[in-house]
Amino acid sequence: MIRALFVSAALSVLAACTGAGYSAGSNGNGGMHGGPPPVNVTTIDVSLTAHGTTTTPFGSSRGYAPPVTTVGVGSLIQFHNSDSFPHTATAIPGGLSQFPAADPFSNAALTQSGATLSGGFSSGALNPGSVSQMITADKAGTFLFGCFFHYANSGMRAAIVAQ
Ligand SMILES: [Cu+2]
Repeated sequence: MIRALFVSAALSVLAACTGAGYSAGSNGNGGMHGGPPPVNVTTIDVSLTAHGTTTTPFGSSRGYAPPVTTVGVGSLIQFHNSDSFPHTATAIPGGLSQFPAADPFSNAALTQSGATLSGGFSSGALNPGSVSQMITADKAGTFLFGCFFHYANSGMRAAIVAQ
């Protein structure tokens, strides 16, 4: 229930930003006439079925699109499972520059946690069609992540570059 409310609020923010872009000033607080600046939200698609193996500067990636997502510091990221079975998007600890060969996750990955890239995060087990919490790109850097269920056996992993 809490997550559903949170997603609903986030979508409202998205709708408000879109509205401001197409009809500046219609509510007296849109466009370039004041109010807080819009926050960009980047959605990373999660599907082992749809997104095959590809090479990145950090090693072989699979299961997320894009395989390397570049975002601005201060923007938001969320994960959407478009597959027909569960996945996670879980930060790989250790500040590594290459995907480790061995599964880096504990069972904690199955519980949703974290709201910033630098603090570590996990979407928890994302069922088909569901979206994760919003994660703030709070610091510049490279942040590797992967799926608890499919890391070692299927190479399900990808990267976010915040700059
Ligand atoms: Cu998976």
